[in-house]
Amino acid sequence: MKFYDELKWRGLIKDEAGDDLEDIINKCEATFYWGTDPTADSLHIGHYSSLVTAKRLARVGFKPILLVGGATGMIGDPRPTAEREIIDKDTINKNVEAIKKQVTNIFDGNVEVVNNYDWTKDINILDFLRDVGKYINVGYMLSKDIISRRLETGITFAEFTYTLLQGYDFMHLYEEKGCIMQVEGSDQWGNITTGIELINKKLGKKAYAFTMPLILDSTGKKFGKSEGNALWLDKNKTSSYELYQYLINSSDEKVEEYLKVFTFLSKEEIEDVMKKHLEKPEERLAQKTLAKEFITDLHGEEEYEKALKITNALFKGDIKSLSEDELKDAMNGVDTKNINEEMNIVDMLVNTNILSSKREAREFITNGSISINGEKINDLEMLVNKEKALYNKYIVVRRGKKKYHLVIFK
Ligand code: 383
Repeated sequence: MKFYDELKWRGLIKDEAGDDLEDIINKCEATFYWGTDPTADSLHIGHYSSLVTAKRLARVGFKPILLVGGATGMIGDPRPTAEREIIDKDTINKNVEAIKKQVTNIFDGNVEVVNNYDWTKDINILDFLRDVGKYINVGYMLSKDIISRRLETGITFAEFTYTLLQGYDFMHLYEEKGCIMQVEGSDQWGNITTGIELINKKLGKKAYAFTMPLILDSTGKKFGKSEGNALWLDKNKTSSYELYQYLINSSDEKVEEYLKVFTFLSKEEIEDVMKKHLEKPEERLAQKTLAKEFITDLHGEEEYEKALKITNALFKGDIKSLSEDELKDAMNGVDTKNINEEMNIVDMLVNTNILSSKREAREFITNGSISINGEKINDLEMLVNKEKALYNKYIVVRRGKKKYHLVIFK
């Protein structure tokens, strides 16, 4: 299958620019770029959906440039809803460094990372207006989707100008590095076309681009948010176990799409997985494959094994098999309470608000619904102390089948 057809099959192409884009894509040799603004010290899964496309291009022979927007991050790409808060310069610098490191790792070091601050910081406003501003019509800018949507709620001149900065980047990279194509999520279409327009008008040259559609979950929300919070690519912010839980819970209707977007499995491999999956959907082979491929690509095999081990241990109630680190990952986000002295199990359950009264606590214990560090408790007089805690510190309480609480000895 030709590469363009593969990208189409994976559902990775929404908007396209350049009449012979298909040929350029099939040749697999062009230099292209992908960009991100340093709004946080890590990228999240929303970024990864298009970053992984950039990686896919790199794997077949394209030359990738990853841009971190030290300059554009000072202004902020207009959102459809409202003006962004300005980020202070120290935070921007810190975030730029962290993201540079992160994207370099994701590409195993085989990538050029640039910062648009380097070529934007010294342009003076008169040159900018002559060299960039003169080529772009205000009517053209106003017709861009996000800008036109913001006119009613209000948009400052700074955010209005943002698209010119990104357009200038494309022209700069075109001239300096022979970068002829830009690849982004579809929200970037307006900014990409500004660059193409500039390259056309100012350099008299042709440039290419394509965007990827936004990836949604089965409830129609942006993919990559769990309980409203972003899933980060930094494993210290979102553990592999947490990522595993998110991926393994992908819906049956979405999982094939995710396999195509996020994994490097071939068409044949994905078709094979889906065929087996549909024979016994309850075994969740497609979701398991997704989680395995995704986490192994992003964090490596060891992290995947760890996520799997934690999942199995929690499933079987075999908490004691976990190392202290694994235990911390497993309990990240779980309701956590501290105690500082030895006490009876019933008191502990009430003092930590795990149960609301002694009567309720006794009832749960008698019914066999409470377990401590994986062991079912039936002794109402049991003492909870450091000796019973894992690593002298952690008491993992399970209430019923699924509800976990962590009690820590201080
Ligand atoms: C800045 C200067 C450039 C090229 C790109 C930029 C950043 C761009 C932007 N991108 C998003 C971001 O930073 O705001 N103006 O969060 C996201 N991207 C990528 C992708 C995506 C976009 O980083 O669609 C999702 O991840 O393009 O929303 O010269």
